[in-house]
Amino acid sequence: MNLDVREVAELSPDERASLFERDAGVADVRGDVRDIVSRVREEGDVAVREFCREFDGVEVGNIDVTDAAERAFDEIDDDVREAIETAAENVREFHERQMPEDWRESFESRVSDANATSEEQRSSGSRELGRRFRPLERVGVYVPGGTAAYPSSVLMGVIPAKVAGVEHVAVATPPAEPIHPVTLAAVHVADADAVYSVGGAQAVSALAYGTETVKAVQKVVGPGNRWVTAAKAEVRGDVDIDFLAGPSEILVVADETANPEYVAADLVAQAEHDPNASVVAVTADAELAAEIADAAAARAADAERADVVEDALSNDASGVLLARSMSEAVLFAEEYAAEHLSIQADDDEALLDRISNAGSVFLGPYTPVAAGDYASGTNHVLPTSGGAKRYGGLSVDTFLRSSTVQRLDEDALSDLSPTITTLAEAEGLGAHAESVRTRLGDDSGAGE
Ligand code: HSO
Ligand code: ZN
Repeated sequence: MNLDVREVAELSPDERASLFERDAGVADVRGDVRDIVSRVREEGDVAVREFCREFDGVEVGNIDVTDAAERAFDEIDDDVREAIETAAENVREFHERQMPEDWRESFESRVSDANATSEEQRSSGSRELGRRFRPLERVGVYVPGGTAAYPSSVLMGVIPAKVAGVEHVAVATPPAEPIHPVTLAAVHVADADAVYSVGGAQAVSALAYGTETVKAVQKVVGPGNRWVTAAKAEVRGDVDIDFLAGPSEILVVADETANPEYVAADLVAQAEHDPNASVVAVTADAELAAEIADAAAARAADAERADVVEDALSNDASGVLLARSMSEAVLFAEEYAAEHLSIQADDDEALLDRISNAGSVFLGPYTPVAAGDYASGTNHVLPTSGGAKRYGGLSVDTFLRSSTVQRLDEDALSDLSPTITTLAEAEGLGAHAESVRTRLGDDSGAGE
C-alpha cells in the first residue's frame, strides 16, 4: 500500500468530517439490538442461550463459568501468568493512587445580613461540610472476544472496580469452546466475582436486567463492538454505563526529533485492532511526514494482521498529515480529541500544556501506546470518537458515588438565615423559610 501525506490546511470539509466526526458506529444496529435487549430482558437464560447459538455458533452449557477461572490460571504458561500478574500489580497501584478520601471541614460562617459592613465579616458559627465516597455494589465488565482475546481488558475493567470497593464484579465475555484461558486467568488475577459466557448485546442486557443465572448490576462498563455499544446505549437509563466506545484511535503529534519508525510502529499497533481504527500522525516537518508514511506502509505489509492494518491505515479517518506549524498541529490535536495522544517531540511538555482533549497521553520516545494498553498501569478503556472533549476514561471514580454531608450549629444557621429565608421567599417557598425560623425561635414569617 501507499500512504499519501495530506496538508492539514488543504483538507476538504468532507475530509475534516471523516477525521473529526468519528462515531461509534451504532446507528445501523440500534433496531436489531433493541429486539435482542428486550428478548433477554423478558425471557432470561433461554434467550441468552438462543442468541449464543445464533450469533456465536456456540451451544452454551453453563452460562456461569466462574469455576473455570482458577483452573485456567493454574494451567496457562508460567510466563503468561507472570505477565498478567505484573500488569495487574501496576494497574492496581495506579488506581489505588486515584482513591479519593472522605473529608469533613469546618467552613467559617459568612454573615450576609443587610447591616454587615464588609463581605468579609465572619461569625463564630460552625458550618461543617464534607464529601464521602461509596462504591457501587454490583457492576458488570464487558470483555470483548472476537478476533483477539482481551485479558488486558479484564484487568482494566475489574481492578479499578475492586480498588473502589465494589462487592460484586461480574465479567461477561463471548462464549467460545473453550473461552480463551488467558482471559479466564486474568479474571482470576483481577479477583472478579463471577464470569459469564455470553457476549454481544445479549450480555449487556443480561447484566443490566439479570436472568436466572446472571445477577443484575447497577453499571455496565467496558469496550465492545457496535452491537455491545448499541446495547449500552439501549440500557442506559435503567442502569448506568461508562460511555459509548468506538474503534481504537491514536494521534501522534511529532516534531523533527521524532523517530519515524517509532511513530509508524505506534500507528500500526493501534491499526491492528480494527479496520475502522483511526490512526493519524501530524507533524510540521515534511521530510518526517514522508518517512512516517513510508515506514507505516512497509510495516503494514509485514504485519501479522496485515489486512486489518492496511484497511485501518487507508480508511478516511486515518492518515499522515502535514501542518504548517506545531501550533497548527496542536490545534488539530485539540479538535481530534484522541483516545490515545502520543507526543513525540522535543518540547513535549510545552505541547501538552496546550492540550486539554485527550483520553491518555504518551510522552517521549520510550512510551509506546502499547505500554498503556497492557502494563504501565494506566487504564486502556478510554473515550473515543471525540468523547475526550467531555469525559475521561475508566478510573476508580467510575465505580464510586459521592454524597455530601453537612452539620450547622445554631450560630451558623442564624448567620445563614437571612440568605436562606430571602431566597426561599423569592422562590415562593415559604415552608423552606419556616423550617429555618422555627429552629431559631423566630416565628415572624409564620403563616405568610
Ligand atoms: N488499544 C486498545 C486496548 C488494547 N490494546 C487491548 C491491546 N489490547 C484500546 O485502548
Ligand atoms: Zn491496543
